[in-house]
Amino acid sequence: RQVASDASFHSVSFSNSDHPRVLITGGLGQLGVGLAKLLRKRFGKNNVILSDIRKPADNVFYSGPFIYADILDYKNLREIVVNNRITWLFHYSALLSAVGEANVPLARAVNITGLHNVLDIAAEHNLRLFVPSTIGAFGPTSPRNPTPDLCIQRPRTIYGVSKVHAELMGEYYHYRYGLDFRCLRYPGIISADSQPGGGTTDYAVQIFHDAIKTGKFQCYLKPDTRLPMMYIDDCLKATLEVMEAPAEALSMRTYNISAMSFTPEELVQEVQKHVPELQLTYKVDETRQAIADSWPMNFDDRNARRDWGWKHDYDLPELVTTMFSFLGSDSR
Ligand code: AKB
Repeated sequence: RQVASDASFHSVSFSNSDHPRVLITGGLGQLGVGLAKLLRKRFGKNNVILSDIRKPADNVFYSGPFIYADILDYKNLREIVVNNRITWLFHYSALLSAVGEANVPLARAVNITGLHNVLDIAAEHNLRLFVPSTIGAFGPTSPRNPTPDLCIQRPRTIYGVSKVHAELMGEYYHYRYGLDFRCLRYPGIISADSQPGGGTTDYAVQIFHDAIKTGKFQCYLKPDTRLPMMYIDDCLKATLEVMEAPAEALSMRTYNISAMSFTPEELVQEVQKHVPELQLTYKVDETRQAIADSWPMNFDDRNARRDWGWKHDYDLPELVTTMFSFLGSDSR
């Protein structure tokens, strides 16, 4: 690429490639660090900036660029985008379903006002913008088995309402201003080296840690509560794929993605193949049970499979084996 000679003092930033310059907001949640690792492999370490308002652990700090970014501070965010010549933004800051119900004003600020800042900055600076949505964007009046991309969306959580808002606003900015908005509706995501925070599907991560540490697990959902779930590697792969898909391949801007769907009972059965002595009790948390009962049981992701070739790698047995090999159940 041609480098203007009067810009030679910028030689570090005018690097030689056409790789995107990436910013990840809310980067210290369940998904950001894994996404940064994947993107850095693809685009180079220094082209991917992880950001959050929290202090990163040493290993995260030293594995690539990290910056303080508060999505509620418009000027701070704009400065980061401008100074770092950001071209792609992954907007992961959000309060999840259960924690959102516990603090609605904060969820509204982060999930809605924060999104408005991100949308305006993305539109103003011509960014490609990824915003994750969720099975939580559906509600009790949506078809639950299966749930298609386009159907009634009347969620009853502030998290769900804010995610439907994000889908609609992103698509509106796309059609109105040409913003390159891309959005996937994630199932519950299961990961070994990062923890979810305050979701309804978190039990499906916690069970692995408890099985290894104590051999006991108390589940806050009823044994037959079926929800769509996905291993983190599949989720991150889908995210990169939809961002790299040529615009003409995308017949929509918000897609369901799916891999598997299980109940606590079915997960326990699979976990007990690895930890047969696991003892299980159920103590239902009414808030999270009501949320789960209003969410999809199975996700229809045929549009993603058709348009940009989405294909999951992990089913339930594969997921459980992978989690235990990561968490080192054999070394107990
Ligand atoms: C939650 O449980 O709130 C999240 C989600 C499914 O969006 N994991």
